[in-house]
Amino acid sequence: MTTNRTFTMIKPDAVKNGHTGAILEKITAAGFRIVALKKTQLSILDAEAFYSVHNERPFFGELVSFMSSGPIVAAILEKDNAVDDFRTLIGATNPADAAEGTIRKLYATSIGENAVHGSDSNENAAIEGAFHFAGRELF
Ligand code: FUP
Repeated sequence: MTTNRTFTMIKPDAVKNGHTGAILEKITAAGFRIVALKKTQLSILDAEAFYSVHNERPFFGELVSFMSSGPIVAAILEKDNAVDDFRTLIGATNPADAAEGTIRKLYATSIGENAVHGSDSNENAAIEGAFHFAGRELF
């Protein structure tokens, strides 16, 4: 398994608010190489499947509704220690707790609408990347 890759989505709030370019710039400036990139929109079924690990959580319905509410930008990123370094770059789930300079501190509005997703393990990075991209879309 490749362990130097992670998966991200720029979420509907950040795309709608015009932050896609600034977020991609922060990601590449931090040393991540873009392996795959696309603008797309999740259906309700896609969002339910992607977040199925959270299906018992009280916020699941809102999460699915939000994540399918508009276009997202999905990407596979490569860098040494990609999963952990990317989670440091994006900051805490709740932007109120996120460190200064992190993507969520800069661009997220709430714990639900928090601008970006970052995989939480190498295993999930591989699963999530494969959810969105075919092998021929990786470079
Ligand atoms: P993270 O790994 O930081 O994206 O956070 P989680 O995996 O804990 O949560 C996944 C998504 O569920 C978050 F990005 C936003 C949403 N969420 C809520 O809406 N409310 C919560 O209390 C926790 C998470």
